Amino acid sequence: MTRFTLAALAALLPVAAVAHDGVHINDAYLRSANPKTAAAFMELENHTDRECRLIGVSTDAAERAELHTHRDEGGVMKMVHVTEGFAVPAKGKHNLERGGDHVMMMGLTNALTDGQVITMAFDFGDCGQEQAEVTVDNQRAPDAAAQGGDHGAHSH
Ligand SMILES: [Cu+2]
Repeated sequence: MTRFTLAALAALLPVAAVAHDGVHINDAYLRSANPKTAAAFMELENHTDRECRLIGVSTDAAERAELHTHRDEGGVMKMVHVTEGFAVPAKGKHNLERGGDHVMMMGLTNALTDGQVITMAFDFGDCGQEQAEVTVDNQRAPDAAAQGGDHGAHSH
């Protein structure tokens, strides 16, 4: 579809174009250090005027996907399973990033290689469901803000 056609469609459907007001998933990417596991990072952007919470993720690309974070336990960074979900403040953002919160995929259906794109479904409870296409990008440099080291060093 050409750019012109898209623009024309948007002009015809202005309401549809701006009606989406749930939680946006921005700049999502995956890293996979081994054939069994991968970790997903992204920015969650809450367009609603109440707190939303990511409570679950599912994908056909793995047996299961869990919400994980890193916690400092006596000077050692440990990866822990977060059962209460990740809160995204009203009209605010929450980053999933290396050394911090992330989505862990375990039991990959197939080993993932750079450039591959998988679909992930995100459950925000009352705030609705979202889908995102997530690209495998093992070359991506960590964000300057993330200080906790590289997730790939972890073993599961
Ligand atoms: Cu993890």
